[in-house]
Amino acid sequence: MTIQTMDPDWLVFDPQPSRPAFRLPPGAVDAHCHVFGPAAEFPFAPERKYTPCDAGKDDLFRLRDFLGFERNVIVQATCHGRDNRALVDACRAAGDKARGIATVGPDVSRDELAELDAAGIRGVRFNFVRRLVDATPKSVFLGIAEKIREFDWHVVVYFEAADLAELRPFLRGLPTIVVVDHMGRPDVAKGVDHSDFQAFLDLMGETPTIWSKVTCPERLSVQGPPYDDVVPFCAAITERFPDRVLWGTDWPHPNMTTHMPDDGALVDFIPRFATTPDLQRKLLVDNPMRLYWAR
Ligand code: 0GY
Repeated sequence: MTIQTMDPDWLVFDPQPSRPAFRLPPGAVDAHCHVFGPAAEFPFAPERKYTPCDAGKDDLFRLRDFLGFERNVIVQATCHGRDNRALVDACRAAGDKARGIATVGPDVSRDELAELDAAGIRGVRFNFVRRLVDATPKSVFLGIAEKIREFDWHVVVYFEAADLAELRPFLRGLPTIVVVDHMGRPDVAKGVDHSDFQAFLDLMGETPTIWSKVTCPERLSVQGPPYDDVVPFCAAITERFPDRVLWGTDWPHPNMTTHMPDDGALVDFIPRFATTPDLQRKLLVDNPMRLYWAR
């Protein structure tokens, strides 16, 4: 077996986050996190664009319990390509406490989808971020979206703000619910009133099937912790579309270059934009439960 060593400049997750001051509502879901390997058991994919540290299910479940979450939605990370074994293993081990988002190819069979569904997978991720994946034609993604419909799954999309205009018709045409990662990665230096972010709000306004993760202040912030510059973006989406937002830690925080966030501080970021118990319950409990635990 080839030993897969993490990239020399890789930033490892914080093994001792602070305990958040914000008390999560009962039943809260961390709806965006990943598992990496461990590589000795679940090797990373040959086509990956980065080699991370190991960050397996046991570390994830420990963080879940420490922060006060009840459940996780684990999203297939690009370093595992279309090999969903680490994801499926984590979902099975968590029992009803986890659901998953997989990555599949156009040749995926109905039996394979059914097996993933039985393990707790409830959707697929389409990635358009060029530093993470080689491009996939939209026709291929549309074919996959048609295949997953019968399982009542949804699509998670990851793209950069600059690509929104080009992707807009595709996103509107998808036949399932579409969850956009990290608010479509706005350039927060431009401010919430900039036409780029307003275009994203307009898209959500016009398309009731489009949801957003109001996540990753640590990734989007120009100022750095405590991420004041990201608060208005999360607040704008959460206040206008309170029934279509999700939140997650993004642990173990792949490809961070500036700093490694304290997961406890990330939890404390939530009430700064979801300012009422009602908004917090929708964001952290009602919405993810409706989307991922309806069955
Ligand atoms: C995230 C963000 C990133 C990476 C991935 O699957 C991945 O490799 O999602 C990123 O590098 O921006 O959501 O974890």
